[in-house]
Amino acid sequence: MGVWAKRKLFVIPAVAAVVFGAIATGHATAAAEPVATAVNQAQLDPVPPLVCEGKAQLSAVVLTETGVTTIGETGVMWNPLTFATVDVDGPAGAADTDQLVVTFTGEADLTGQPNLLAAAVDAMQVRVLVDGAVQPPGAVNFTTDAGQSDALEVCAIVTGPGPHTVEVEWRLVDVGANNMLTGTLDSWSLHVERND
Ligand SMILES: [Ca+2]
Ligand SMILES: [Ca+2]
Ligand SMILES: [Ca+2]
Repeated sequence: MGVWAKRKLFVIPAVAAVVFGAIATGHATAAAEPVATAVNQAQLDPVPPLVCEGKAQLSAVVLTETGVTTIGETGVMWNPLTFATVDVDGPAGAADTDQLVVTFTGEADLTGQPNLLAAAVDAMQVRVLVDGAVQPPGAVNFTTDAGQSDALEVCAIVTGPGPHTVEVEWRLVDVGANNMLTGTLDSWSLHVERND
């Protein structure tokens, strides 16, 4: 399987969807440098954990990409991760809901950064969208340095028949606009599980 694999399961219209930042899917044009505060693990006040509950599993799809994908700086623009798209159907009943659990993992590498350990640092960010809406927890700093495997999981409740689309986007953030960054992702997997 491979490329642009678009799978059909049964599931989802996105309900919820807290949008963190612009939902920009266009490709890179030179734009302003992303602001350093776009993602920072220490800047939000504590909030209760979100609950996203499902029942029996209805389907599961895992896309695995062993090749290397490279990204350069694209300003504030988010970019679709090539091939990282899965379509699933929704429940037949218009009022029925299903749960989508989405896990994205991959080996991430960021070069050109000074490798500082103190925040805020240059970073590769990743986020997951369902039907075009960014899902909590929103964007995360996926890596700030070289050669590690990282993960992001989101959960969405969807209603009505699909298809519903799960996508992964990424970008590089050059804090201080003082580096020339390049990022790569390889050996990644996108796992979409649909539960009743
Ligand atoms: Ca920088
Ligand atoms: Ca730069
Ligand atoms: Ca259901």
